[in-house]
Amino acid sequence: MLSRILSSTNEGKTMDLFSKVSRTAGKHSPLEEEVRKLPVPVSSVFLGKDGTIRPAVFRQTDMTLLCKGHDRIAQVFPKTIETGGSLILEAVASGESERVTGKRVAVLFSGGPAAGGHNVLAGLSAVLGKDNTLLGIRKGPGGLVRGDIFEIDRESIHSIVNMGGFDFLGTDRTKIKTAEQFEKVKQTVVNNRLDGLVVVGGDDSNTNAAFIAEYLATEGVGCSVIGIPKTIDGDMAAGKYLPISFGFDTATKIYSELVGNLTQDAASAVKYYHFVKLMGRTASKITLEVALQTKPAIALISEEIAEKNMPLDSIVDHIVRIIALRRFRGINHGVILVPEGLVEFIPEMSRLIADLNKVLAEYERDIADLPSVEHKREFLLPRLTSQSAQLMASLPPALQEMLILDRDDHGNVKVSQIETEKLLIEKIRYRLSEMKRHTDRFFGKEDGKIDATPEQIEDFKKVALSTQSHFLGYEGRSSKPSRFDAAFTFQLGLAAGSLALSGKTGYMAAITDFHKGGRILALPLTGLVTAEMRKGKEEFVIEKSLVELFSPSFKAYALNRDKWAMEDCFSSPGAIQYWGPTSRQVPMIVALDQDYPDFDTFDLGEEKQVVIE
Ligand code: FBP
Repeated sequence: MLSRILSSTNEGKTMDLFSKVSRTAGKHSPLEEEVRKLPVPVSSVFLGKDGTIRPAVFRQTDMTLLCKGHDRIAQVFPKTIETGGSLILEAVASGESERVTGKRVAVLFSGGPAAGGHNVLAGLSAVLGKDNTLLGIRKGPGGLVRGDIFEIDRESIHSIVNMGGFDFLGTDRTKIKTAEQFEKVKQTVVNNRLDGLVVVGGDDSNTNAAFIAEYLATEGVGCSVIGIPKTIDGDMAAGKYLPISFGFDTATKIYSELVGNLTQDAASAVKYYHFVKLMGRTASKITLEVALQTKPAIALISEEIAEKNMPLDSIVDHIVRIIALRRFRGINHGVILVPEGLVEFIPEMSRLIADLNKVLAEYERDIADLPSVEHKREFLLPRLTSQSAQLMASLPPALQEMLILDRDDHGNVKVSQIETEKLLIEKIRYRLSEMKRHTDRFFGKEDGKIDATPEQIEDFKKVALSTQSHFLGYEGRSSKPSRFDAAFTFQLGLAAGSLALSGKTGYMAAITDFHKGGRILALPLTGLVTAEMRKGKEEFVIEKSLVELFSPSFKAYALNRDKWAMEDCFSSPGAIQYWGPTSRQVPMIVALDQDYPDFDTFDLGEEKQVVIE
C-alpha cells in the first residue's frame, strides 16, 4: 500500500501528508497544538507590581469551617486543630515582600484522573519560580510511601500546559493507614528535604492529606501538607467556599455532548430507549448537571431515591409509567440517565451492602483464601441477615459477583463495575410483560394505576421495548481541560504553592466566586472531616458533598422534569468549545446553587498567558 502511494504521480504531496501524520503522533494533534497556546487567567493576588507571578499571602478571615462532631475530630487531629483551628484563610497579594527561596515542594496525583491536573503542576511551577524546587511523586500515595520522586524541570511543564490526563506523574488509590506506611512517608519527606507536599485528590485522597499533615506535625517534621480538590464526581466541595472540584466541568461537558447526541439519535431513529449510566460514584451531581444540559426523558437522582425511600420495584414502576405515557403521546424512544452509585441508595440494596461490608470486614482473611466467587457467595449467604440473604440470592449472578468483589483501598464499593443500567432494563422488560398480561392490575382510575383508554391499553400491548445501554465514565476524565478547568486548576496550583511556601499545613486550596474575579481561599481540612462507616468500621473521612434536594439546581430539574418526560424537548449542547462565546461557561449546578446571574461567563481574574519563568 505504502509503495503504491509513493509511486503515485503526486509523490511530493503524499510524502508531505505522511510526515504530517508522524509529526502529529502522540499529544500533538493540530487542536492540541492550538489549545497549548490558550491564555490562562491569573488572579491579581498572584501578580507582583511588575506583572510577574508571585506567591500570594494567606490571611485569617472570620469565616469558619466546623465539621459535625468537632470535639471528636479535634481528638483525632489535635496538632492540626491547635495550629490552624477552624478558620478559613484568604489570599491577598504579597506586594513586594521578600522572595522565598530554597524550598522544596513535592506534588502527587491521587485517585481517578480529572481534566486539569497538569495545569495544577504548571501553577505550582510558576509560583515556586526559579528559586525553589518542584518535585513530582510517581504513581500517587503509593509512590510517596515508596519514595518514588523526581525533580520536575521547566521544559516538561511546557509540554503539559492545558493538556489532559494524569500520565505525567501517574496516580493510584493507596490509603495511607498503617504505622509502617506513615513512617515511610516521613522517610520520603525527610530524605528528600521536603518543605511542602501537595496532594491532588478527592475526598479519600484529601483524607490522606489530613492524616499526613497531623502525623508530620506530631513527629515534629516541618513539612506543610496542602490538598487540592480534584474529582469529576463533584463531591469534593464545600458549598459557598468551594462550589465544585476540578474536572467536573470538563467531564460533564463531554457526557452532555454524548447524551445530547443520543437524545438526537433517539428522536431520529425513533426506536430505542437509551439507558445511560453516568459516572460519579456516590453523588448524582454529574447526572443532575447532564440532565440540566440535555433534558432527557428521565434522570434518576440517587439522593432523591434515598430520601423517598424508593425500593427497586418503585423505581421500575416510575420508569415504566413514563414509558407508557410517552407511548400514549406517540413517543417510543428516549434517554434515561442512571447515576453510577444508584444501587447504594436503593434502601434494600443499601441495607444489603452495609450487611455485606460488615461480614466482609469480619471474615476478611477467610474470604480472601476462598478460591472462587461462588465459594465466597456460599460462605457469605448464611452470615447475612435473612432479608439480605434473600435479596442477594434474588439478584442476577453478575450483580452478586460485583457486590462481593473487594472494596477499593478506601472501602468503597466499586460501583463503576456494577451494571445498574442493565439490571434496570431487565426489570423493566419483566414489568412490561406483566403489564401486558394483567392490564387490569396496572391500568385504571384508582390511585397508583395508569389512567388509559381501552384503545391506549390495546396499543400498549404492542409495545416492544428496544433498548441500548451505555456507560459514560472513563471517557470524561482525561480530556484536555475546558477553559474553566484550565483556569481553575492553574490557580489552584498557584494557591497551593503559595500556602506551601509560607509553611501552612492541613489546608485545602479552594476557589469560589467564579463569576466575579475568583476568591482564593484555604479551607482547614479538619473542617471537612466526618465519621463514616467504611468496610463495616467507623472511620474519619472527608465528607462527600451530595445533591441536596432543597438546592436550586435540583429544584430546577424537579420543576422541569414532567415536561421533559412527556415531550421530546431534548437539547444537544455539542462539543467543548475552546474559543468563542460558549467557551466560558461554568457548570449549571454551580451557577444555580451559587446564584450567579448566568452560566456563560466565568471570570477568574486577568487574562494572561501562562508564563513559566
Ligand atoms: P476520584 O474520586 O478518585 O476522582 O474517582 C472518580 C471516579 O472516576 C468515580 O467516578 C468512579 O467510580 C471511580 O473513579 C472509578 O475508579 P477506577 O478508576 O478505580 O475504576
